[in-house]
Amino acid sequence: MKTFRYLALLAAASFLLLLYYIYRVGDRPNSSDQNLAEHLTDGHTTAAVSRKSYAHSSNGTEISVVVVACNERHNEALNMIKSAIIFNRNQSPLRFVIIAEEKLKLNFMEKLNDWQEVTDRIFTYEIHSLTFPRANKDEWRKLFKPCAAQRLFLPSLLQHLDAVLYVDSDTVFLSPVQEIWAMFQQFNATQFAGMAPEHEDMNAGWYNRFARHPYYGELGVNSGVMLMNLTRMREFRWEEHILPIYREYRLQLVWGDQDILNVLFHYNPDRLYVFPCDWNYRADHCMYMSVCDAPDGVKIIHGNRGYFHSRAQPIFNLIYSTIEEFTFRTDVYGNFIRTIEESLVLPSNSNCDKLLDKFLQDPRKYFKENQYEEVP
Ligand SMILES: [Mn+2]
Repeated sequence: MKTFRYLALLAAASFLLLLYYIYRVGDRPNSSDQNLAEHLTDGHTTAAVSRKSYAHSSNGTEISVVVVACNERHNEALNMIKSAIIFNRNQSPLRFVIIAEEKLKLNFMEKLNDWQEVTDRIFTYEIHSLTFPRANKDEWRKLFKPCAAQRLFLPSLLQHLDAVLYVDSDTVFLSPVQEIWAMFQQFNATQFAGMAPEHEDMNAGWYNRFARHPYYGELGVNSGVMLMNLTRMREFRWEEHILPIYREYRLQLVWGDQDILNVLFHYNPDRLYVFPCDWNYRADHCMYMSVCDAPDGVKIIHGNRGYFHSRAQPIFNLIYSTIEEFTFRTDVYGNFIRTIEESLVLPSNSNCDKLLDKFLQDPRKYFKENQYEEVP
């Protein structure tokens, strides 16, 4: 009898120990190192999803920002992410979806894990391998350069997401991502994508003067910033429209995937919501004369054709490098706005530089002197 009681006690103790263990393991914090190890063992599978969760009172639905990064584009992509975090002044929960070459993954993880620590986990991220649809996989691979084509396949790659904001790696936010995200609400029942016009002026437009294929509207659209309702795109069977367009027009395509998008929306104009140039502001908008009103200031800059890295329009390079040098949890007024004001050499020969006030309009409105952006 004594033995029985002893065994019962032992069983009860083991049970409690087991409960305790389950509780502890289930509740263990995800340290950076551990997270890194999880990412690393993931190897070649598509997703290496960060399991970190932010402990914030939620400010609305999570906003997903997608970027594709190959080779030297990796630093640009990180800078884009950094700008989105800096100007996320209303603390919307952000999810960055990065599609990258294998060799770049570790670097992304290290940087983003660091940033999560210093921004109180206001964002999550996931890193995917470059992936093509299984059907016609070989044909896709042969037809396009992998990185250029990737964004055309987001509807099938990102099955777990309803909608995303795709941005080129050569973009920089000067406003909260939430503002452009809110435009999804303005889509009508048929629209599934949002883009800005390629140009504003018939005399300087590219498509209306040079294109040898159909394109959207009078001046075409630019694909550097694109709202995508992936659910609706899947319903439309998006990818089944892409290959025939490529086959028919491939000898006429100059700007790759952007031309394909232009052909597609030429034939399906009711699917596209066109937003103003403020949200995809390029040097084309200011280098000869100012052709983009941006009444509330420039919201997203697109440094296409290398403008972030050249001195041709100094303000593009200056904004890019100021964000690069910015330290999280420091004063946006002092370390971004004032740095730019003081570094820009005026008067300048660059027409874009003359629009300094347009570029700083949105940040100036919300980040005042001595107002530290402390994350609670
Ligand atoms: Mn671009």
